[in-house]
This record gives sequence, structure tokens and C-alpha cells, in this order.
Amino acid sequence: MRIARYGFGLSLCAVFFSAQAGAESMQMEEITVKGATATTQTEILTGREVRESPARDIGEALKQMEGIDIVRKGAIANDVVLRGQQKDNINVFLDGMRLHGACPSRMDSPAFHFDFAQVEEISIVKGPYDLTSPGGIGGEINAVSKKAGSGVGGDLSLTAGSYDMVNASASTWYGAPAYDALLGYAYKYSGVPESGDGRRITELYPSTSPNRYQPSAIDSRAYEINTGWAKVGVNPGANARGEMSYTFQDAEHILYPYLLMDADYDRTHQLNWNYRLQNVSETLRDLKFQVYWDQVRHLMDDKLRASALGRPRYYSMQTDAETMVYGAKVTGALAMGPGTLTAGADYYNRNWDAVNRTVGSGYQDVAMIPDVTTDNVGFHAGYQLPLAGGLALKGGARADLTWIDAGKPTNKSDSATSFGTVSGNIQLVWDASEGVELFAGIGSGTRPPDAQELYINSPRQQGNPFLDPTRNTEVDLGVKYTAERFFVKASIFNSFFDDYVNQVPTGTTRSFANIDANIWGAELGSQIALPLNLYLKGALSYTEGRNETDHRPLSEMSPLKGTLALRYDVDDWFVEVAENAAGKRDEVDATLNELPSAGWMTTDVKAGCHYGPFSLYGGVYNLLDKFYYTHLSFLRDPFASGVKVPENGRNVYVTAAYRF
Ligand SMILES: [Cu+2]
Repeated sequence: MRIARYGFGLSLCAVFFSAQAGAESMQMEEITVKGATATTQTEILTGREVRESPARDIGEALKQMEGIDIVRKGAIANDVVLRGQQKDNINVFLDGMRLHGACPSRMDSPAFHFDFAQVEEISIVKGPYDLTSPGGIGGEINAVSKKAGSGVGGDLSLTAGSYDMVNASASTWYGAPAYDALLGYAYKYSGVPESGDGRRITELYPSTSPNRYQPSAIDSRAYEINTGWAKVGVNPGANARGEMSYTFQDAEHILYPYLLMDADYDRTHQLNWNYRLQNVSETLRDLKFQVYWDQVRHLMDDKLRASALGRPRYYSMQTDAETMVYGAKVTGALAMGPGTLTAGADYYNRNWDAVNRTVGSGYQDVAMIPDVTTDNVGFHAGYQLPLAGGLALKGGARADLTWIDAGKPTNKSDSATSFGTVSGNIQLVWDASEGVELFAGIGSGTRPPDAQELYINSPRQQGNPFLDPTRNTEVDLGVKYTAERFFVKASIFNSFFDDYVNQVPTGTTRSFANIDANIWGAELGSQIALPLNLYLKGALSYTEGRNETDHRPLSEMSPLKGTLALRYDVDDWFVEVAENAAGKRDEVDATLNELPSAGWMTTDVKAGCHYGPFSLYGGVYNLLDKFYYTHLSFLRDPFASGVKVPENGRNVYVTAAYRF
């Protein structure tokens, strides 16, 4: 009923504002900005795109972009996949701060640990082209947090939707020329979503499965999350800015039907300080310093499942995990000769510890991730050279030293390792003619194996302490065509992996092995302004992976997928219809029990309007209530229970926002 009333309000709003149509819309402005700034190797997801959607997390918000997919394990905390690259192959940062999750099953993927109410926009780099951070061989996702506006201001936003979903956030700020401050708070809650067949995602299991939810948990909360953040900025001079921010997030009772356990809580602290000096002198153009610290405590168990019934404790299995990262970074840019030289150094330290307790081993503490510390120090230098004829050449190199050490005794024959690696890239951009930009790049990036891949000790998964660092050598070609009323871009890539870390079956357990692999793919993205205030947006992406060592497909590659959206957008209101589709995937790794998946097609409808400081958005996603899975919801993880989690059925949402 409540939803219906909002819907009525929205249509009134639309009728009222249609009378005032005519001016150039924000949509047109966005096409101009995106056309000018986005390259074939980068994408930007704007705050506007996030606010309009019913996305519950960053993963859901990002999946509309070409080249991005998610692994769904429950109602929230989706794991982001970029061009088939998962986990440590991609870097996920908040304002350049390195984030890691604590859970060995990636319940709390890095992007889960901040709220998108904090975020202004998200930038994505595809491929190993960022030399200023270690790892990120498949690319980098960096969320940029909101800054205080000038004077006193703030915003309030409330989303209500199907399955009792609530997203509420408030922030307030004060900005003076010399300093500014911002405070924010977000609350998220949801009941258990239903898929297109009318079943809740807690009802996926057969009635005999030990992993089925207990009757009392079937209709429980899917998650409840509180996030608070504060940011203080100082501007000691026209060319200098310092920022300090702190975030605390408490996520409770998060259901993961995909896995054997659910999370009791994730408690996250993030502290980030940075200082930037620009135009210091004719030579020193830019100088940035950053120091950060973040920590996650994660507790999961099976207390909501049948497997916990009749046990001496309230669970039959539990994992208590913690991770902590601290790091520092300095980067400078110098005008040198005809171009710009950038150089810098960085360091980070990550500790990861997970303790497992099961009824089978008498609830003894088992060092699942044995208190492993990773230290990494890196140096980089690059040069950007403008050439004649609209050509620009950019290139550089990076060297890293990594030490990894298990602090607790392990069951492995080696409990410490170290690596020295070198990476680099060359990028050529050619402004061929008015609005036409061509890109060619070759990059080679490396990342060390992580603590789990090296040292995990669990009946379901065993680390391999002799893994080598993974190297991705990637070739990219891209073309972008921008004109006054549209942009179109296309890119194609081929990644050649040496020592790709692949999951392999070994007897009754799973372990990791270095293999040679190859991933190639292509993306197409466009935004076009048509006559009559109509806009067309299209995205298409494809990836295919090959295990060259074992001559079979690489697991978990997305099929061909795309979105086509038509939008009517005038100054104060819009209506949009989007058609999303994915093809079938039959190239699978059968040795990991990966199964082919069917194609699907869904329709989303949304509308919104603005009235001074007020905005109202609403929509129906999966309008036809289709029952479908994304390909990446497949079993490959030894901690997965074997059921796939379907996407949401028809779901309705309304967002009311106020900015002052
Ligand atoms: Cu977990």
C-alpha cells in the first residue's frame, strides 16, 4: 500500500513538471562530462546512477557497467568481478585506502566495507595500468568519498522497497575556506528476498539438507548494517589540502545461502589521512602523502542452519576471523623536459588471522589462516610525453618486494616466503581527428599469492606454500568517438597469465596451483542524446578464459551480457526502461563441478523527479518477475554449499531525498 501511494505521488510529480520541460537536462551534461573524461580503459559510475537504482551495495550498483559482474552469495555483499578477474587480482580502494575482507569465503568482500551514501563516484581502471599501487593486475576500483560543500549543508535519503528493504542515510557538513567537516550515518536493513519463482532465498535447500535454514531463520533479517563516518579537511593555502576521515561499520546477521555459514557480524574501522600540495613550483607540480589503517572483525557460524541442531554448542562450525591493513604512500609529479615525470614509494602491511572451531574436532581452535603477515614495499616511476600529431605516450615501471610470514605454526612444509617483482606498462593515446581517440596499451602487472592461497588449513581447502606470484601481461586496444550529443567507446583486451592461481581438486579437498591462462574479452559502451529529450544507453561485454596448462576453459567467466536503456529526461523528471540480457555459458571447468548456465533477460523501469531540494525516485526491477541466476553464482568455492542463489524477483522501491 505504502509503495502504491508513493507511486501515485511520483506520477503527480511527473505530470506537474512536464509542463515546465524544455531546458537541457542533467543527463546531457553527464554525456558531455563522461564523453570528455572517460577513456576506453576507465569507467566512472556517478553518484546519480547509484542514487537512482535500488542497489543494496557497491557490487549491485557497479554491475550495470560494461566489464563488471558480481558473485552473489546472499542479499548483499556481492563480490565484484572485473573482466573475469576476481579476488586479489583486482584492487578495491576507498580514497586510495587498501581494503581487504576478513572472511576466507569472501563473505565480506572489500567493497562491502563502506556505504555508498559515503561515495561521490566510483572510478574503474581496466587492466594493469596503475603503477601507484601494488597488485591490481586485472584492474582497480576506487570509490571517491563525498566532500563537504561550502557553508552549512546536508542530505537525507530514505529508500523503502520490497522484502522490507530500508536504506536510510543522513549527512551534514560545514565548509569554510580554511577548513571543512562532514558527518554521515547510514542504516540498512532487509528481510529475505524472493526470487522469480516466489521462494525466499532461505528456502533453496531440500528438506533433508543439513545446510537448510531452521524454520525460525527462514523469515529472518537478510542483514542489518549501521555505518557512521566523519571527515575533516583543512586548506592551509590555495594549493594545499589535508583530509582525515574515519568510518565505523557494524554489519549484523548477514545471510549467505550460497555458503555453509552466515555472518554474526562484521565490524570495520577505517582511518585515512592524506595531504596534497599542488603547483608547489614550476617543476614540482603535485605532491601527495597518504597514511591509512583499517581493520575488520568477522564472526560466522551455522547457528541458523539445521547442521547446528542437537550440538553441544549453539553451532557445529564457527570461524572467527580478523584482518588489519596499514599503509603509507607518497607520490610526486615533476615537470621535466617536454613531459611530466611521476614517481613514488608505498608500503603496506596486512595481517590476516582466522580460527576455525568445529564439532568434529571437539571445538578445538584450528589455525585456518595462521596469523599471516604480508609486508610489501614498492617504488614506481613513469613519464608522460606529448608527441606531435595528437599523440601522447605514457609509460613506467614499478618494483615490489613482498614478505609473507605465518605467525602461528602451520601444517605446511614452509611458513614464510618472499618475492621480488617488476611490472610496467606503455600506453599510446592518439587524438586521430575531431572527437576520435585511439588507445593502445601493453601492461604487465604482478601480485603475490595471498595468505589463504599459501597457508589455509581447512578440511575443504589447503593452501599451497610454493605458489609463485601471478603475472598478467595484457594488450589493450580501444577507440572512443565523442561528439556534442553522444559518445561511443569500444575496447578489446587479451590477458596472458603466467602462474595464474587456479583452484584445483586434490583428493577430497581443494588446493591452489599456478597455471598458464589466457583471458580475452571486449566491451562496448555508449550514451546517445536523441531528439525529443530521449536518451539511449547501451553496454555490451564479453569475456572468455582458457586454462592453457590443462587445456580446458577457465572457471567463472561471464557470458555475453548487455543492457539497453531508453530514457526520457527533461530538467526535472525522467522515466527510463532498461532491458538487461545475458547469453548462455557452456564453456565451463567441469573438474570444479562448474555447470553450464542458461541465458536470461530482465526488464527494469524507473522514474524520478526533482523539486528544488527534494528528489523522488522509484521503480520496478525485474518487472516480469523472471527467475534467473547470473553465471557467476556457480559452485567453485569449496565453502559453497552447492546451491546457487537466484537473483531477486520483481521488486519495487521508492527513494525520497532532501538536500540542503
Ligand atoms: Cu565468513
